[in-house]
Amino acid sequence: MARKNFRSTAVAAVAATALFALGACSSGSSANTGDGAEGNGDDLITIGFAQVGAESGWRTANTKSIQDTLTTENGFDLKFSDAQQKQENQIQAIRSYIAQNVDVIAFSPVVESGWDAVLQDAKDAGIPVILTDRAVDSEDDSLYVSFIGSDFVEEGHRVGEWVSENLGTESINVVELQGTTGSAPAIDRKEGFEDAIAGNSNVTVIDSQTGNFTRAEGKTVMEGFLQAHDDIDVVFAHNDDMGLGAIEAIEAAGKKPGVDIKIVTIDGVKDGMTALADGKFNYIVECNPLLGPDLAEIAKKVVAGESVEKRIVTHDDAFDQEGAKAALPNRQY
Ligand code: GZL
Ligand code: ZN
Repeated sequence: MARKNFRSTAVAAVAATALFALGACSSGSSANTGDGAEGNGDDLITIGFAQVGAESGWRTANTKSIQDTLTTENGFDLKFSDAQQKQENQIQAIRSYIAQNVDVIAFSPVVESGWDAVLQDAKDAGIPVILTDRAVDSEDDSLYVSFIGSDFVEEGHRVGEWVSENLGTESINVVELQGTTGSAPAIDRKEGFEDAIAGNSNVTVIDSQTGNFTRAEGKTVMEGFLQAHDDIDVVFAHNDDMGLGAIEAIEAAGKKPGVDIKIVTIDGVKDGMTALADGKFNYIVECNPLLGPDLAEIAKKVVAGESVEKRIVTHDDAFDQEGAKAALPNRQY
């Protein structure tokens, strides 16, 4: 899935933003005070956020960042929904925000496809939409004003490079615990990992299956891998939580995670960094969930009719076992 270069559509984004801003003012209640906030007396920006669910430690940290930042003190009236990882629930939540005529809608699309109709409805209603965390595969990128989140292809690529350089000096068999089927992180992390190991014939992915980003499903899939293969050297889990489930399955099989079977993951949440510091994981590429501040800044700019960057890439660090021991005391999530 080629990612469009958003730079080339910056002009369109500015025009779209200006249209949205005008739309928001005209279609919102006539009491709009012109400074972009609903004139509902307390001058708050009403924002509807449709969250994926509460499937992982990463999601919990992401939700906390959004709820801690989009407060009334910070100028927001936040309406928040949890879709339990179901697209139809997210679409329903977005439709309810449109019906409530909020000033801005933001969401993290649980999967890449199937959003054009509801995003067109938001555009027709003059309500700007901001994507956080995950992307949509809509051809028409005027359907959202900005996308804030990590580069998942790069994350997968960094894990693959580390595996190739540090473990791929001899022939190794890798099993892959994929994220939610059809989600941008699952598609892109797989692509980046495969790209990075492509040049090293020592590294072979012998099995790959979705664990849906949850610890429980990661454990179940890993149990299946252990029954199907007696020569697994490395687990590549698309997130810490599935890696933590794999630890349970590996230990139940009488093997030492991080030693007999190496584990490399993406996220960098506290439980994952603790497993890494304890030697049960071997490498983590971070995926920063603290998107609240960027979302607040972009939402205020959009409502005020200012132009915003079409794509904001969140910075991610990476940690080995020594790095995790040093970083753990100061981790925010
Ligand atoms: C990545 C995010 C993914 C995390 C998982 O930005 O969408 O979803 O990697 C989470 O932990 O469930
Ligand atoms: Zn590459």
